Amino acid sequence: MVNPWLLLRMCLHVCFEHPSLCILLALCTQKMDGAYCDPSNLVQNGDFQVQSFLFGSYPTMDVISSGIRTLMPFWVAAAGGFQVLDATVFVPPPGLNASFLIHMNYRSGPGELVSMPIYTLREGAIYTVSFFIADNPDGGPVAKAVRLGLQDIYGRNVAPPGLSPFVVSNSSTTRNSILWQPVSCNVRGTGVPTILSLSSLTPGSYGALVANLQVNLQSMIENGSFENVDPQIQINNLTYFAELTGPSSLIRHWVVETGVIKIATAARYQASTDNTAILLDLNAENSPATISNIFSARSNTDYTLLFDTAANPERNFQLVIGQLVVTVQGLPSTNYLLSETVNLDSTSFSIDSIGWVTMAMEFKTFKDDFQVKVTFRSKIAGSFGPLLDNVQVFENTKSLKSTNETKLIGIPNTPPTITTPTYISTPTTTSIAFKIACPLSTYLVTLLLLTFTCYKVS
Ligand SMILES: [Ca+2]
Repeated sequence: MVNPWLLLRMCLHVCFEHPSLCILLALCTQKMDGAYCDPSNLVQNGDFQVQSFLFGSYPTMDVISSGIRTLMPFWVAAAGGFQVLDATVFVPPPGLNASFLIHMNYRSGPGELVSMPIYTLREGAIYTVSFFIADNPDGGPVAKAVRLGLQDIYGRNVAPPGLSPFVVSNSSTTRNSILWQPVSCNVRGTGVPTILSLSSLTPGSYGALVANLQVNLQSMIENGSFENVDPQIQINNLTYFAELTGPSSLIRHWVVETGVIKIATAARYQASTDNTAILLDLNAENSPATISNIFSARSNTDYTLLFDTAANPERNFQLVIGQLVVTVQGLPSTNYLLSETVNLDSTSFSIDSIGWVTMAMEFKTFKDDFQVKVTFRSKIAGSFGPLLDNVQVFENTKSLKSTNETKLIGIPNTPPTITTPTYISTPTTTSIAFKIACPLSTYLVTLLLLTFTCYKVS
C-alpha cells in the first residue's frame, strides 16, 4: 500500500523546503498522547486550499503525478496521478467554501493520494473520518470507486474492519450540477500517528471527485469552541470586546453563571489549537467569571475532558498569574467527578504567542448519572484572566464495537443495474516486509528530519 521509501524521499524533500513542517513531522512520529496538538480537524490541508504551485489557466486543472514532486502540501501521490480542479468550474459540495477539488485519476490512470501523518488519534477516542465524493461529469466508467485507508506509522490497519470502497455512479451530472455525496466512517484512536490514503479503483483517465477530507473527534459537548453565539453579540473587531455579565446564556449551550467574560477573537489573539475565530477570557470589568456546560452522558463510563487554556498576556506591565478551577459533576447526583486547578502564568507570552496548553483530565460517571456538568471558574483578580477555548469531552472506549457506533454513513449504493465492477479488487493486506521496515524507517525518518532541520535552521 504505502511505500515507505517513497515517504522517506518525500520527507527529505519537504525537509529542505519547509523546515517548520519538518519539525512538526518529527514530533508526530514520536509516540505521544497528542496533549499539545489536538485540533478539531486532524487532517492537514484536507480541503486542498494550500498549494505550492501556480494554478494553471483554463480548463482549470493542474496535474499532480506520482513522486516526491507532489506540490500539494501535506499530501503525496504515492501511485499514479490525480488532478486539482477549480471549484469555480466544478461546483463544490453545498455549504463548503471550497476553491479546489481533487480528481482521483489522471490520463496515466488511477491515483493513490497519501496524507502526511495526521495528528495522533487519542487512544480510546472515536473519530469520524469524512469526505465528499462525486462522479466525474466529464466521463469514465459508469461506476467509480475510491478506497479509504488508515494505517498507523507502524503499518497497522486503523480503519474499521470490512470497510468497503466508496462507489458513485451519477454519470448524467454536469460540471454545474455535480451530485456530491457525504461519506464517513468511525475509527477508534490508537495513540499513534496515522496516515490516511485514498486510492482510486477506477481504470482509465476519469475517476471519482473528492473534496473536504476531515478527521474529527466525536465530542460530547456542543459548541465547545464557542463559535456559536447569539447574533446580538458583535464580534470580528480587533479592539472591541463583547462582554457578557452572568447570568447569561447568549453563548449557545453554555451558561455564564457569575462574573463577566470577554468574547475575544483570533483577529487579535493567537488562535487556540483548533484554529477557530472565537475564544473566551474568563475575566472582564475587574470581575472573574464562572461558565458551565451540561451534556448527556452514559452512567458508569470513563470520559476525558480536553480544553485549551492560557493566561491572557495583555495586561500592561503586569503579569497575569493565577488559577483556573475546573470541576465536573454528575447529574442528578451532583457528586463531584473531578476538581482540579490549573496554574497560569503569562510570563514571556504575548497576544501573538499566547502559550496555549491543551489540558487532558479524566473522570468517570456514577451509575445513576445521565448528565454531566463541566464548570470553569477564574481565580484571577482583575480584567485579564484565563483564556479558554476548544473544550471537548470524549468517551474512552475499549473497542470500536463496544460503542455500538460502528457505522458507515451515506455510502452510495451501486445502482441495481450495475454489478460489482470487476476492477474493484479485494482489500490487499500490508506486506510483511512493510510491517518490518516501517518501525525502522520511522525512526530513521525522525532522525534524518531532525538532522536536516538543524542543518537547515543553522
Ligand atoms: Ca473557538
